[in-house]
Order: sequence, then C-alpha cells, then structure tokens
Amino acid sequence: MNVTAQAAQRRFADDPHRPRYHFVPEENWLNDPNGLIHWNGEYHMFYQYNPAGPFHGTIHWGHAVSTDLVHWRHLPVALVPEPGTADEDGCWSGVAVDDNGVPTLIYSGNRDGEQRACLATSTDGLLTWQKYPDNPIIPAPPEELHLVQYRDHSVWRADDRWYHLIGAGLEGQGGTALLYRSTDLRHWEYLHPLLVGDARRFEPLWTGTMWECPDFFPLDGLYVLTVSVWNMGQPHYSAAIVGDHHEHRLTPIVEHKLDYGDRHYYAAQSFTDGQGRRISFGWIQEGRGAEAQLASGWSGVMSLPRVLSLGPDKQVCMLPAPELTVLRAEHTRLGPTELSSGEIVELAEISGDTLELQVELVPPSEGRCGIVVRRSPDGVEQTKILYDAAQGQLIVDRTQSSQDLTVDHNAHVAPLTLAPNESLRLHVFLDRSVLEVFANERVTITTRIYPTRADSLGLAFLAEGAPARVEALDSWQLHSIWEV
Ligand code: DQQ
Repeated sequence: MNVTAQAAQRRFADDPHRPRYHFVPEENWLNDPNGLIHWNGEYHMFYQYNPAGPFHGTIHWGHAVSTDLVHWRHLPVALVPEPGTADEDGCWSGVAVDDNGVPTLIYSGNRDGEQRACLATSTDGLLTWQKYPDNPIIPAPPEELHLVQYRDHSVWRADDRWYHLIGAGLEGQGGTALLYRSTDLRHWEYLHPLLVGDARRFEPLWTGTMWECPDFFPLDGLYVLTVSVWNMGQPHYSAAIVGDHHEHRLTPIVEHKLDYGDRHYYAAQSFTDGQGRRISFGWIQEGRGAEAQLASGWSGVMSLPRVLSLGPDKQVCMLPAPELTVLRAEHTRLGPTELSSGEIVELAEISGDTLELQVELVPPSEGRCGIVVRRSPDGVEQTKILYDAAQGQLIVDRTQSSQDLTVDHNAHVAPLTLAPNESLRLHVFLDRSVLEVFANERVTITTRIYPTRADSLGLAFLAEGAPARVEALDSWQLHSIWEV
C-alpha cells in the first residue's frame, strides 16, 4: 500500500488543482525528470526535488518506482547535497546508466553557481547511493571554450566506450552539447561539440543561447537530440533535432518543438525499457505565480509517460503509453453530432476534471472546431481545444481558462495540417490543472489551467465560422494513481 502517498493526497484533498493521476511528490517542489531507468523489471524515476518547500532551491534527487509505468511508489530521497563537496549547493539534473550491473548516476553538482559532473553508485538496488570520492569527475569545462553555462548530461555506450554530452552555450554563437569519451565513466576525454546551434537563426526553430538537459538516442533509423532551450535565465521549450550521426557529429535534418505547450514540457528525458521502447517524461511547469505555489504547498508535475517514434516527416512523435488504459473507469460514448456554425453543444452526459477523451471530428476547410473542457455552466470559464484548417493550426486557448488574472492565459499553437479526407483525432488527458493534448499521432500541447469555479467541470463541442461534424467521442473518468 502506498500509505504515505495516500496520506499526502488526503492532505491536499481540497486542492482543486492538484492532479490525481500524474506523478507528483508528496509535497514541495518538483522539476526535471532524472535518472530514468528500467531496472530488474521496475521503472525508476528520479526527479529534481526541494524538500524545503515548493520553490527551486536546495535541490535533492527525489525517487519513485513503478512496476507498470502508471502507478508510482515514493522511495526515500536518493541524492542529498553535501556540505564541503562538489554538490554542496544542489544535486542538479542527470542520468542513470547500467555500468556492467552497477547502477550509476551522472549528475551536475552545483557549487558556488557552477555545475560540474559528479558520479554516484548503488549496491542495494538503487535505494541508497554512494558518491564517488573524487567528484567532480570533470573538474572544469574545456579551457579553450567561452561558455554561457555548462550542465546536465546524456550518457550512452557505443564501440566499447562511454560517451557523454554536457549541455552548454558557446558565447556569441548558441546552445551546444559537448561530447566526451571514457572507458570507466570516471575519467573523461573531451572530443568536440556534437552540434552547435545558432542563437541568431529563427527558422526552422530558434534554439536559444544555451541547451539544458541534452538527451541523445537512436530512433527508427536516425538520431535524435532533444534539448531544453534556455536564454538569459529563462526556460523556453524542449526542442527536438533529428539527424544523421557520423563521426560523433550530428547533422540535422529536421528541427521542431517537442511539445507546443513550450515550457510546460521542459527538461524532457527519455530511456529505453525492456520492450525496446523509447519513453519520455517531461516536467510540466506551473502556470501560476510563486505566491500561489507557496500557498498550495506543492509545485511541478511529471508528465504522463510517452512512447517516442519518428513520423513520416521525420519529426519525433509522442504517444501516451498504452499502459495508461489501466486508469480507465466509467466510459461514455457519443455518436455522430452535426455542429452548426457558432454553436456550442454542451455535453449533458459527461463532466469532470479527471478525464481521458478520444474525439474524432471532421473539420471545415474554413473556421474552427473542437472540444471545450473545464467549462462553467455560464461559459465564463472554459478551455478550448480547437483546430483551424485554413491556418493549419491546433490551438489550446487558455484566454478564458480562469477568472484568476494572476495565472497564465496565453494560447498555445501547434502546426498541424491534415491530409485530404483525414479527420481530426484528439486524445486528451485532463487532470485538474494539467492538460495533455495529443493530435493525430503527430503533435502535442501540454499545459496548465487553473479554473476558479467548482462548477467548471463541463464539456462541449464547438464550431466557429463554419459547420463541423463530430464522428464520435469516447470519454473515461480516470482513477487516481494513488488509489485514495
Ligand atoms: N534545472 C536543473 C538543471 C537544469 C534545469 C536544476 C532545467 O540541472 O539545467 O534544477 O530545468
């Protein structure tokens, strides 16, 4: 039994924004997913965690384990900053690898405003960790480089060696991921950047002045580098750069946002599980201010697990892991519905704030159509998920999501062009303040909404500017992962 997690959920039972089936710590702060690994048939998730409160500071590594990728059990904190050592100001982001049977973490020790690669190992099945006495394992960045920042890690094995990327930015140029090589994970030779971005280039995608959390892996015949685009202290979004990998350099073919909710799918990290699937998690940042986070006692949510693949256009596609169907409870199916222009059709049969929806629509060539969630009976609060065929856009419109003027209200827009006769297929996960939207197995928009009214639980179909048709809607109420 997940007793402490249940107690925590009970403590927050009256909090209308706290998710029920997304992973959250029992309280306080969560940011990046770290050290994701499938070990002895169990999924281990570590994450950036501040036990001191719901704000970024004194960063530890929280730890949780799952047998099914859906239900998590909290484990004791795995890494604690240690005074007088390379991580005395925080154990920042990193990864876990299997070093010939020895679970090994490589992470960024934070001291005096600088981050350096550190290592820790476990001999008791990932529960407790012994830090390497000679941390940091890389004492300084390459001398010849002028760097904006330098931290975060991606580590993999190839040709009987270990390879290691550290996120950075080259002054006056742009984000980069610096490549190192080693035989023992403890002594590293710097090679060169895997790739250097250009902060002055805005097409096809602006990639900022520094890359946090690089993640490099093969996928469906090509290679993918995902990075978290950072600029002047601000996190922007996770970017995916897909390309060819030759002689330890990446030649980009396609670059795109990994998720069009921007900073609400940040610091994405992936791993390969026992079935050979590449699975990604991201940090779903808050869209409310620091004061609201302090008052609530918690901040930050982990995304649902997403299975990665390359689409026909070589973009990285993310699909919710099929294991999530275990959460499904009461099911409702609605058949075809014609929507006239300007019409909002409220759904009397379905309401709620912890729902999975699968809806298929035939959109008009002009105008917009879609589904509305978290709608108050008078429509004052509502969040619209819309498709605009003429613009080729999927939109999550948060302008009316909340009457609280202090929370984010901007709309998110993803490019989405449907083929002739292709219908719009939305797969939506709503978990109180968390919204994850997957469209046509191609694009995702992940975001946060904070309705203020207890009756903002309604759903509706919507057509604007032209008639549209709903083919079908399947909806499920979802169970809590904490079984409260
Ligand atoms: N957060 C961590 C860093 C990473 C950033 C510190 C991304 O290691 O660069 O908590 O959210």
